[in-house]
Amino acid sequence: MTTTTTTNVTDLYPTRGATEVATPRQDPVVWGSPDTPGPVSAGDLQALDRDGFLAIDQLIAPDEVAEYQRELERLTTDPAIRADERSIVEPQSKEIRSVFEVHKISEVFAKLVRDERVVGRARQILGSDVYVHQSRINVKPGFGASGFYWHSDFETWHAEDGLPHMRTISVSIALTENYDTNGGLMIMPGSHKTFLGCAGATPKDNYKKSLQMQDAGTPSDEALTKMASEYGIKLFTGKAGSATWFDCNCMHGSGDNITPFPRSNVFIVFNSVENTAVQPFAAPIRRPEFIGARDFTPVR
Ligand SMILES: O=C(O)CCC(=O)C(=O)O
Ligand SMILES: [Fe+2]
Repeated sequence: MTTTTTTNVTDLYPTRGATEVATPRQDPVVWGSPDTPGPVSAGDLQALDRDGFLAIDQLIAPDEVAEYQRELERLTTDPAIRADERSIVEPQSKEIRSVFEVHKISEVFAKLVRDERVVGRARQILGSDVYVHQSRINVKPGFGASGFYWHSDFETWHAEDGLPHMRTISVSIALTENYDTNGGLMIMPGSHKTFLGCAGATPKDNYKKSLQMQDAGTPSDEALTKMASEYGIKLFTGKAGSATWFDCNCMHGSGDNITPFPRSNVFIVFNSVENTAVQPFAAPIRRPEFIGARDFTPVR
């Protein structure tokens, strides 16, 4: 494997070069010791290591979910939030698509991040204190919200935000029911064990376009066909309050939502404090802090 060096940090995962290149994963999936007690069972840690994800039927109880739903409604209807640069609108309908940094915009979501059921699992999996690299609500309103094309989050976080290692985990918590029809999350189980470096240089200010529709960092049809044939595709459904934990290098995406039923989930990305961001590995400039944090204060 060829490696290059950015600010004295070895690039373990080359990407955005002339060609697509697969690199075996160089990092553990579960960093915590299996004997360290925590909310995740040893069996679930093993499954996470194997599959790259962990689904939880009810992370948040129904009576608690109501509070988060009210806050979601408040955020997505507040004109000040809509005008904020942290809100991304759908290219067609101009409805709110995502709101970033919800844990800073909203005390209600800040509380969710600090909740031991949430941060406790992240600490246990990553084997250290953790901070929030990114948080967002993906609203996916009904009647035509667009999906998220296949990608590995880590590919972007490494290339554009400068995360050196795969020591990052996301949780997607359903705030509305995720049916098999309204654009739920899909993951290729086992895909997290290989890093797919994508072809093509990163344009300056790539993030502005990629938040509406990803282009740089997109796998080829050939690679996706091979991976989907090998790994299959799993769709995640569940009631409001259910959650999916997934490794940063899972190949994942979701379809459009043409049903009348919104699919609104909050995503929280925890990174280890021992894996803080350096300079981007494959982009001319780093993305704004509301997308890739530079404040590494641990969640307490
Ligand atoms: O909302 C979804 O279905 C997927 C979102 C996603 O992959 C992302 O925000 O990186
Ligand atoms: Fe993603």
